[in-house]
Amino acid sequence: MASKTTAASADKARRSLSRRRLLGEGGALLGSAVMGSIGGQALAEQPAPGSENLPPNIPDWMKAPGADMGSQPYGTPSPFEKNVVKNIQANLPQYISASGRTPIGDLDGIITPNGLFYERHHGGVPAIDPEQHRLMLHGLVERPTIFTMEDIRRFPSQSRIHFLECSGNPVYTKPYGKTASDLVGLLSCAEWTGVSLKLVLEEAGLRPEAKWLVAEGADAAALTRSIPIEKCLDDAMLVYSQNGERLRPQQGYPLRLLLPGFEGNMNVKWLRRLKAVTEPAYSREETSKYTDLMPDGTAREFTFYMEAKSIITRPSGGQQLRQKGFHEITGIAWTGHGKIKRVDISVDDGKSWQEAELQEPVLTRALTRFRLPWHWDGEPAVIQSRAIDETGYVQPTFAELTSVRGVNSYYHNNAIQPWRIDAQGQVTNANA
Ligand SMILES: Nc1nc2c(c(=O)[nH]1)N[C@H]1C(S)=C(S)[C@@H](COP(=O)(O)O)O[C@H]1N2
Ligand SMILES: [Mo]
Repeated sequence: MASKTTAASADKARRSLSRRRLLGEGGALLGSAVMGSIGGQALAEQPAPGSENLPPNIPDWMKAPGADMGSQPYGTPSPFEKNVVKNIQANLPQYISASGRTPIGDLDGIITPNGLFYERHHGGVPAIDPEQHRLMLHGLVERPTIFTMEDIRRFPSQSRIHFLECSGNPVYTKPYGKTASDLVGLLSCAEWTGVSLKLVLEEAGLRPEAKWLVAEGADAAALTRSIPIEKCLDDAMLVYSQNGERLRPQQGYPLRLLLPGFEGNMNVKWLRRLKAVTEPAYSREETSKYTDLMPDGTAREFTFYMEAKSIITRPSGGQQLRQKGFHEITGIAWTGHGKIKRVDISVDDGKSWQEAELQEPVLTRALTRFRLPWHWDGEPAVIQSRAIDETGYVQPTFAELTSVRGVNSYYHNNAIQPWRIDAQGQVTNANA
């Protein structure tokens, strides 16, 4: 009880500290400093020629009723947002083994819209009729069972917000990406709805000798991964919905395994089979792939949890600061190990760091949005963010990471990402 009170008051103190800082440091942030540098047009000014839709005129779109409801039974973004799409790298063959990245530099908040959720496929996207889809649970269980989707949906459900990240995000070697999406766009976050895997395993009578579940997808790759039983009996889920609607085909419709915080590859899509066993399968995806070659020549296998990571999404590579003065620095942080505790931001090439404001709610194994008010003086600058999670783990610099990991690794790069801003306000990858 006493420790609870202490934690609560410490939390309150920290929050009021950051509030003070926002009001203090920004000073007149809410007054003339922001307005002064953001600009806006004084009311007295007349609209320029050719701007008939600007005040004080009545714009065209107020002069007649808008589009008919029935014209779009499933909503799509405004046509003016047509550039906010998945980042599909044209230089890669994008059929059998494909990936499309979330445009994280263009998004706000922590939830990825379903149409922009990243995709990574090893055998294309199968078209599965949910009526014909089955999940087979067998091996070390008392009651081996084949479930229909209707059976799965009859179990008590749960909804939780979690990120998903591919461990090939980003690679260690040049050429490095230009934008936040090029670098870390194999990352998304959604509210997932489904069934607790633990519940299903208990219902089937999981035997105590079972130490792993081997999960298999119903795609042409028959993607197969071995999941330690502890995770299966913790927060693993069989999910059928994503942000309120059924999973998109690209995300594993009609059923996927969700292992919150584990590397993306283990979250088997189009899930058709779970086998309870004593030893891992040592499948292709956990031997030849998704392992890291260490400097001493050994391979690091079974990296389950994604380590703490963060990236500034605005301003970020490919964007431009058009004016000096007030700019909000914002980005996302996440950790497979639980909650983000703190995010630090440096605007002076790593010489000093200040604590960013975290947007509530800060959720377990979910993206956390951070912000820092900043006054850009128009001089070249290098900005970067550093995440610290609730275990105390601190996101490393690229040099710190490679001093341990070497440069033969392909996966699990969670290094700090610095952005360079030049005198024209152009933002580029400071590592490139
Ligand atoms: N059956 C199956 N499951 C799969 C894959 C696949 O190709 N087939 N790709 C894996 C990889 S490498 C990742 S990163 C995530 C990608 O999930 P998403 O496409 O929903 O973003 O799914 C994993 N599960
Ligand atoms: Mo992946």
